[in-house]
Amino acid sequence: MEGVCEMIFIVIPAYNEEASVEAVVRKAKKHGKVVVVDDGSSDKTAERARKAGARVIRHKRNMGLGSSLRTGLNEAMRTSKKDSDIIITLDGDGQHNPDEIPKFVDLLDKGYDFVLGKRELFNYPVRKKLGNFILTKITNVMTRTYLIDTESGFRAFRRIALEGMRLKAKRYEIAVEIIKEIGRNHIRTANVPISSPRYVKGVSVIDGIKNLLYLFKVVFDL
Ligand SMILES: Nc1nc2c(ncn2[C@@H]2O[C@H](COP(=O)(O)OP(=O)(O)O)[C@@H](O)[C@H]2O)c(=O)[nH]1
Ligand SMILES: [Mg+2]
Repeated sequence: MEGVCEMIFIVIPAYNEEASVEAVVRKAKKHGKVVVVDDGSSDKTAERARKAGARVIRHKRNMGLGSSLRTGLNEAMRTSKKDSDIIITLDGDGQHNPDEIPKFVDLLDKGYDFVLGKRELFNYPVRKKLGNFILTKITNVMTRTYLIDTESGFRAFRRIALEGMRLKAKRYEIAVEIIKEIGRNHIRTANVPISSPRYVKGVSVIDGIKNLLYLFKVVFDL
């Protein structure tokens, strides 16, 4: 089956990203239908995303990255019809380049059902590199997966990979929870290298530790 008429849904979580969201949506919409989840922003994120051509779902108040991704993924699953449909997640802060989506789609077409973007971290601070390495290793062992850069927010799912997924995380722990569910459901996975320009704000070492604690909690059902 050549993915001729598969639909691509692109879910973009955004919290106070008025400076970047418009450009991200304009690029993304060349590749599929775009849903922006505005996570209770106090700036013009929703307005700019809509103007650029996205469907916008708005949280009345800030509920966290995990809640935003769950809102967006549920909506994509509700609107998608076919098993061959594809659902992408990428950040609204301009960290990911939507023009790299075809690389993910190529791998899905080769038979993988979950593809994770692997950032090149050489220009990141040492503590981020080290934290990322350790977190990835521990996550792999605990979830029985072989994915690199488990914290990455650029992902592609075939519908089947999302169907059996039970997600509860409200904040950054969603990243490891997704990997855990991928492992639990024995989904076929691949990594794809993505460009990662400069290091932009974002998660801290503390968030990494929180992610690990969360992973222990869900894996051992504490
Ligand atoms: N920090 C943060 N980002 C959120 C939230 N809700 C949605 N997002 C969006 O989630 C994406 C990832 O957040 P970011 O802080 O860049 O995390 P990082 O790229 O993993 O370091 C961005 O597009 C944010 O706008 C939230 O409550 N907090
Ligand atoms: Mg980011």
